[in-house]
Amino acid sequence: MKKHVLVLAISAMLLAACGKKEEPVAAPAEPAPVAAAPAAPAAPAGPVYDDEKVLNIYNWPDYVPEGMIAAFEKESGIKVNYDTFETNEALHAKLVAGNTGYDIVVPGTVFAKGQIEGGLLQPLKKEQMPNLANLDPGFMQTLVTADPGNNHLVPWGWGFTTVGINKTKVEKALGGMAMPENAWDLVFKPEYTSKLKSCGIAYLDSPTEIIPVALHYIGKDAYSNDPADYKAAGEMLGQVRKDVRLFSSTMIDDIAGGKACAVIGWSGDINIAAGRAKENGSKDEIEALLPISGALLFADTMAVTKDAKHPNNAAAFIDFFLRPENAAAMANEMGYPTGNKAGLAQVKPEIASNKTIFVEADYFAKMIPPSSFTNEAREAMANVYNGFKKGK
Ligand code: N2P
Repeated sequence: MKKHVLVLAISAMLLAACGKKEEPVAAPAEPAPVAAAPAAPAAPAGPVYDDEKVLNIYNWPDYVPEGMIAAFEKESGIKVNYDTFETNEALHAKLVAGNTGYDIVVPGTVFAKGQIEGGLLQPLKKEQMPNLANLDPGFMQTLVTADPGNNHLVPWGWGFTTVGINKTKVEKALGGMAMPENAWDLVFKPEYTSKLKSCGIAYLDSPTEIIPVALHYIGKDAYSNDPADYKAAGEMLGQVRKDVRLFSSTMIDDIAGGKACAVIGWSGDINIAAGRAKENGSKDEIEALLPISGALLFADTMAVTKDAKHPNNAAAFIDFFLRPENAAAMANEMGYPTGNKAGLAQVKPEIASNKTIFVEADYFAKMIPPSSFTNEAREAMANVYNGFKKGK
């Protein structure tokens, strides 16, 4: 039931966004004004900073528009140390071990739920974030299953794990064989993978990205807790293991540069690869696909660690990120929408009309909505995944 409500809420938001694209979404002639702080009762006059003007951020790779961090540093005088992690599992292990040294981390909600429950993240200093008012209330509602009351998480970007292809290379490798009706066949069905291995198949390198889509492909609940389901997913994956060339969570250049022609990757990264290939003068057509049986939705969210040394600087950065122009840059430059309503007017028309970035409501309804994993499920997934990777 909850999943259903979630889909409806996100769909409502997307419908609103889709309606918009009927009108040309023009970039404003003037530079966008810095978001005026809507009157929040206890809002301080300006940002509050910690004595030590440092902020330590831990985020996914390839996930921040160029110049955004430098712009914050310049305006605030805060030195940002920006590190990256490649999987939710890696971030989670750090948070559980404690003393991360990071102030802001960006977990997917599928992991953030347990991190909030486990006390690994602290409540937001909402009174220091007037720009929270820019967020779409419908989108925020979708986060409450992970974060009741929206007290810990602020959206960074959302997208979906899906099949990406270099269409030109895939068609060639298939040698006259028609494209499958379900795009997941390209990466999961031996009939196709045995052909596509010649131009390169790449998978994201994470149990909680691959096992859920594998489960869904074989008709099981993507967030199943049943060990028998994991076993079945492992068996299906075992049949295509020899055809998978790469395991990587940073595959943009592999796709753009021709090392991989069919991938299980993230929607925005595949769109970035498409743009990069063009910039490099390639004529190949690279596409994020919308598989008929659905793709795996994710929402990544900023949160402040329980022992953050710079919680005020963290609040200042979160509020900065929530300005409309930064939200628009995430969609325009990175291919990931952020759930920021105020930023939509600055999204470029070609991005607003890209159905693999701003997904239409009818496809959205087919997506696998985010849920969460129990510790046991995560462990079982990791076992199956590691066995698969090792070719066992
Ligand atoms: C990485 C962006 C997507 C992260 N480039 C997926 N959670």
